[in-house]
Amino acid sequence: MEHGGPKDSGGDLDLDEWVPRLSTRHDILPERLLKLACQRLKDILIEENNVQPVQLPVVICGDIHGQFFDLLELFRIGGHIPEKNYIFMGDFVDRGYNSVETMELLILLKIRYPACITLLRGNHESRQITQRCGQRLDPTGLSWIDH
Ligand SMILES: [Mn+2]
Repeated sequence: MEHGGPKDSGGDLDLDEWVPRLSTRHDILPERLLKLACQRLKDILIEENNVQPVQLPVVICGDIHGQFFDLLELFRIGGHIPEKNYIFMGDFVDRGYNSVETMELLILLKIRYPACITLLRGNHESRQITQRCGQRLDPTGLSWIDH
């Protein structure tokens, strides 16, 4: 084995498999599937407006900062996507211990239910900040997500 990343058993990115798998078993995506997910996210975000319409009612959330288990608790209390709509105001990563899980779940939800979740970019969603703040706790980075 080259590195300790999650095993890639092949196949396409199955969102209806991975959303519950990440939420309940806390399995992270193999790198190949994460890249597929990021590409699909990029295709969605690039089409969104600077002023983005949002379905009401909506739950507005501040910085998650890698606190994946608090994010799961937030969905448990506030309701699950797509039954509820959410806006996340950025700062998904750094500080907490589970930036990868947090970012992956939000990406998967966005590409599965794009109209139900709005992801704004915080100042931590940049190469410079994640390298400075994230590397210490999260050696996998995610800095490549920036381009
Ligand atoms: Mn912050």
